[in-house]
Amino acid sequence: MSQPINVGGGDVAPRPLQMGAKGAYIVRLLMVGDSSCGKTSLVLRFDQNVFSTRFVTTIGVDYRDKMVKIEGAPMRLQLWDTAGQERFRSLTSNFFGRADGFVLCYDVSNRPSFDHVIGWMRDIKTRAPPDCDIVLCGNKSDLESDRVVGTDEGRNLADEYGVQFFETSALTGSNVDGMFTSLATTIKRRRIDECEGRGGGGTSIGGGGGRRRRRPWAG
Ligand SMILES: Nc1nc2c(ncn2[C@@H]2O[C@H](COP(=O)(O)OP(=O)(O)OP(=O)(O)O)[C@@H](O)[C@H]2O)c(=O)[nH]1
Ligand SMILES: [Mg+2]
Repeated sequence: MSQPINVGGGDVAPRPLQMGAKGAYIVRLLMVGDSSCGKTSLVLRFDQNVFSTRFVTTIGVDYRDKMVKIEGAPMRLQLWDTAGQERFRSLTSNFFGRADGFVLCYDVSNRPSFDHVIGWMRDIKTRAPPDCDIVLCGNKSDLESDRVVGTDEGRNLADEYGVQFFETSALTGSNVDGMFTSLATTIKRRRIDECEGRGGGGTSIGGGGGRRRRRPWAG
């Protein structure tokens, strides 16, 4: 098994989140993982609460954004849905450098997609900012009779990497909101709350001048 890698922030001081023009924090989330594990389906379930059994492979990178409120903080989740196919790998990894978080997906009914998590983690470690947060996501949990990757295997691997773990089903919707919300909450606490605690101002524009800034959403 691989060495644990420090991709969850570790001892690097987190950067404050960027504040967008409309008073919401901008959070860039990347969907990564092998082709057909369900990245696009997870985004569509989360954003529009829909699901289709038809497989339309993603070409390059698709984009959607979704406004959420996390513990009172308005956040614009920018969902970058990357193509899992190998031929797009060099293109999609160009997007890693500006990510705040990753949803690293595999398919619980597809062993190779789980084996490849190590390679995806290596790419993230190499190209993504050290303060990004990661969720390991075993999708298609509804396919119980086709399951070849146990829940414990997924959880153990996530523990090794020190990242969060969820099993989801884009088909039933199970855990989908919970997974995205949990990732956004972790990012919010580290990149807003902790930064304010350090006097960082909680936003990368305007500056805090070392003083605690008023939270724009707190009235
Ligand atoms: N049973 C089941 N099928 C799913 C689930 N999520 C996705 N699928 C199906 O799996 C296939 C692939 O889903 P996509 O979301 O397109 O996969 P992807 O990871 O975006 O694939 P690429 O764009 O090629 O990287 C589709 O036929 C989906 O209907 C799930 O939770 N359960
Ligand atoms: Mg896709």
